[in-house]
Amino acid sequence: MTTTRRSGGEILIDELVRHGTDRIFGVPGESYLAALDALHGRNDIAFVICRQEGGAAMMAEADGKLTGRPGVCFVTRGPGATNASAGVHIARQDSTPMILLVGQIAREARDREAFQEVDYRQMFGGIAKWVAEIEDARRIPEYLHRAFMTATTGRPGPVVLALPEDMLTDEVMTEPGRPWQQVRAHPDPAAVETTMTWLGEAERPLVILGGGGWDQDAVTALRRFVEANDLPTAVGFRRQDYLDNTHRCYVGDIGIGANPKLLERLDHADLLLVIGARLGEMTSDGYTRLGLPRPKQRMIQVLNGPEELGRVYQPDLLIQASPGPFVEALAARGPLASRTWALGTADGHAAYLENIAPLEIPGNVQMPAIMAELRATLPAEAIVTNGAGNYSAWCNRFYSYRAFRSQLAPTSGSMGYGLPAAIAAKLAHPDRPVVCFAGDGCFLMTGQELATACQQRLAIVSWSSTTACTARSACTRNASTRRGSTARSSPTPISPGSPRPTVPWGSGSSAPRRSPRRSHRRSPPIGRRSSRSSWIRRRSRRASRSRRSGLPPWPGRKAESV
Ligand SMILES: Cc1ncc(C[n+]2csc(CCOP(=O)(O)OP(=O)(O)O)c2C)c(N)n1
Ligand SMILES: [Mg+2]
Repeated sequence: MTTTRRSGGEILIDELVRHGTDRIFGVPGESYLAALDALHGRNDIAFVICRQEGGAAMMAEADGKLTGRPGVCFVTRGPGATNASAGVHIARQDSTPMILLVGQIAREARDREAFQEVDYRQMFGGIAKWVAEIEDARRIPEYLHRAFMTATTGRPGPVVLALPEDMLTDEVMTEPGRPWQQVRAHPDPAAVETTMTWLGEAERPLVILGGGGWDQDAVTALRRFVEANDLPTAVGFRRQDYLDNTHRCYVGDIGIGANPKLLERLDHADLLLVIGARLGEMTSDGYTRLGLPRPKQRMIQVLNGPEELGRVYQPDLLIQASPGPFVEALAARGPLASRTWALGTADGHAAYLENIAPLEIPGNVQMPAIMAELRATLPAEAIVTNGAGNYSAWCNRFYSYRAFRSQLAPTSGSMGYGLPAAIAAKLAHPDRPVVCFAGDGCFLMTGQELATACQQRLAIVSWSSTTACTARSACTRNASTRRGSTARSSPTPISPGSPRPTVPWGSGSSAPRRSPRRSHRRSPPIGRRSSRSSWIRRRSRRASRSRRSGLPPWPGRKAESV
């Protein structure tokens, strides 16, 4: 037993450091002052002060996605926790390891609906993997160890720990815990054997990747395996960085606006080897593409935790394994004797390339061409982030993700994710370029975190688009509108043979810059005379200011640099 007495706050921070946490994202609050005091003067752990808990939790989620270690977020009770729930939900749907620490009311005031009191077990019960409240400061090491193990094993996900403020100020003696361990589930060798046998029997196999729990070693082994066997490989919704999109085996992503040729391939496959993907609503075209519950095709589904095995689909073979050990076992088997599908794989990659070729859209801002320019100029390790909105179709469809974790995009479809994710990315990888895409709506959901980016002195490029109408019309043309307005099939080129449009901006481009001087509101408001004439005065003042300065008169039409 250690003889020094420490406060609950000090024990908590010591344990976080022991588990490898070097950065906490949060908004300070009086309910956890003892923990903030314990951070004071330490240089082995940083506290990134955010502006709103939703953004803080999204940063922690993105940090967890990037590092494979639980991202940690600290917020105050009640309003802080309710704001943070936005990030907890993303971690849930994206299977990301994350820990949310919540300052809680004092133990003696519980159940009176004290100031900002919330029962976190109830509130987060449906979206977190585990929710607990620490009653006794001596048990902090036990709870933290369990939190790290729960967040990372099986299907990764979020854990919420509530910390009563008087527990954090208690001074106690306790033993330190052990750091968490990465535990991976290894596949049954007989299941690996069956996988290889069924692949050998197949004529039109398709590999589908998705889910959480992947790391660099796993994607390297996966690449070796699909390369050796010329296997056509698709990815689930917003899991586009699991295989280099320029690789000859990459055939595209199955998500919103999937390439119809890829969907056709999916429909006609005679074996689906699904590694990690739950095949949720987005990756299954609203649960319509595969037979439910029994898939039409022969299917092998590999999932890293018992929670998901057989939950929705009843495939021919279910395997419980982490993606890494499973693909390593397959890669170790070497190439199959017969690979009759190899030519089809080349066709699949060609169809993918055809689908990302720039097409002309109405209006001056040619997003497909801009994305093509970005593909050509950004290095493979650049990190591209986005949230939700029609605008995200541009970077999801037309950008090529070439390196693992070069994409940070919520499979939960949460608006507001792009900017906080970009901040977390730049903090984790200061040497990698980070580009955030956001619609005007998306950007404003967490736009206050721009102040966090400035405070942390981060160089992030944020492209905020006000081209909703353009995006919607081009992306939803010919799209199935079976479920509301969400586009599920691919945008159709307006004039497929048209020449590549001029790129409005881009490094080293010799193309003339197009004038961005074009208002989205071209006619004065109808209504009272005075407001109409003042609108006209404002507009002409802005236009002449713009002529003098050379800057666009209307905010949001161009990339904004932070
Ligand atoms: C947090 C959250 N709130 C609401 C939605 C529903 N939603 C999806 S896209 C969207 C509008 C997005 O607007 P914007 O970012 O400007 O993109 P645009 O569609 O205009 O390109 C809304 C409200 C959501 N996905 N997430
Ligand atoms: Mg918009």
